[in-house]
Amino acid sequence: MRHCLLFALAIVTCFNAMFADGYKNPIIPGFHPDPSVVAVGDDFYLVNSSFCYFPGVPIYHSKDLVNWEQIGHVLDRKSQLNLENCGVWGGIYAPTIRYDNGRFYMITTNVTNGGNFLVHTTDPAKGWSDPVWLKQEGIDPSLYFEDGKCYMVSNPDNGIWLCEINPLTGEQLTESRRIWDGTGGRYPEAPHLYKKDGWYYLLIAEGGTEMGHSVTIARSRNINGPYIPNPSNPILTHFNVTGQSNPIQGTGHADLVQAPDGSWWLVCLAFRPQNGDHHLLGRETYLAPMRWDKDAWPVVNGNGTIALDMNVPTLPLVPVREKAVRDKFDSKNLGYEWVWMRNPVMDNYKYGNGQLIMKATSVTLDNQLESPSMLLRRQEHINFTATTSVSLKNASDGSEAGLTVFASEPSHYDLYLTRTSKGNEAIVLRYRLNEITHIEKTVELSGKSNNVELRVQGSPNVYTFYYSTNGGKSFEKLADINTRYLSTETAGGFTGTLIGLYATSPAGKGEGVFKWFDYEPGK
Ligand code: 6LW
Repeated sequence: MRHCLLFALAIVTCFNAMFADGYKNPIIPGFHPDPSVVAVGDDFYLVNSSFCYFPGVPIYHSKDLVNWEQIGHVLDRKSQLNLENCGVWGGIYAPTIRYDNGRFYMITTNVTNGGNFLVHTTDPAKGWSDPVWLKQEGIDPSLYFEDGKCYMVSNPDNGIWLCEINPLTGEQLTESRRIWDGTGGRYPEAPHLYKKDGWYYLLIAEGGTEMGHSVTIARSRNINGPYIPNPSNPILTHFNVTGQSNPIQGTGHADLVQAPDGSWWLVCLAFRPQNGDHHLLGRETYLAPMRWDKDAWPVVNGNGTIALDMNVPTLPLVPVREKAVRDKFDSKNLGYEWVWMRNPVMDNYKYGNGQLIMKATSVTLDNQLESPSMLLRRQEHINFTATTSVSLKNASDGSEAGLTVFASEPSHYDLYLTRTSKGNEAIVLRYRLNEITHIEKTVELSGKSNNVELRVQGSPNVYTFYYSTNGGKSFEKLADINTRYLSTETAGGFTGTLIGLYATSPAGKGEGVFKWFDYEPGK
């Protein structure tokens, strides 16, 4: 009897693992646009675009397509990633990751410096090559490998163009050939080629990356075309009546992957409007199941829309480590969540001994050309609390160090500790919105503080700013500031909001010393 029970329990457990029900979208929240995914055995790897931030192209690993852990960045040195003069509309656009014959390839565009290139490695966590530059223009390049040949697609001149390349030298082996224009939506882009049942399928995005975004598909028996569009295009969009009330909008820019159990899945980008059709977290990565019968067109999640709560069978779920709330800056290597704006001046940063020391330079957060002393992490949750403990060392008048909610150079909210002209210190809350720079609150401190704690709390409609001068025993509220001015709809940019630690000084004097940084997701 006991044996029977154990046997039944084992079967139930096994069954649950195989058909675990449901997951939540987005699978990678916050600024993680333009996802591309590849399966190698039972491992999945996913990359995202990164624009002006360094290191570039975060790479994630998963066993189940639902739980993802960052394993590094593909572009982690200046020889791969020149971000000179790069802003939030520039730099690294959509990447594609592919695998062929023991080698991983990531192809992308540096729209500010150099155009299309690919890098490759045998270990996706490290060791990616220097750029192999490519001739065919257009953004969103992708690769397709077949029988020892490597094909590249991208979108010059509002069309999808194909050529054959040598991926190790970059040499273009055939003339570029226009193979599809899409179904007439604006910005045909994000092309990917797949082969199934003897058909070449060409997946693209149309409609632009805003509300009209959609995913369409065409197929041909010959890689060069002609490509016949799916009569049921688009296969994914929230632009229609079926998606109009969906809390997820802008679904598009997709990539497909087949899991080892034969199931097909789609990853795409989308965003979550808050505060009246404003989105702040940038475009995020979403997952949807796909039905793809033999010789048939693929169908995404039944009706071509996706949901926050996906009540569908998944692969057996393999959770990943949760990120610690507190970063004590006690490791020689910063966590993968941290990025810089443009190529950082590494002499301006010291970390590893339980604090982060940033040289206060005269490069302000508003500077559109140089790299300020600023370390940022993505805002990954609509509700969150970020807190830091900061002090100023060797400061001169106007030196400041603190916390910023950063959308772009002309759009950020800053809470900082500063040296006043009287030689005292003050806590200041400022917002900077294009032509407007406004000091919302100033709290003069008597003498020099030792450490103050600065806090920002995110919510759908406001960021709320707090400080503490008693070691975090109690926090005083400074103000609520409307979130919408940092939204993509208002501030622009391809990147969404990041939370930054920074230090500046008009005379280039002093340092900001940060003892720790907490980022706590809220509900
Ligand atoms: C990307 C293009 C797009 O290259 O926006 O939404 C561009 N899709 O495919 C920048 O992310």
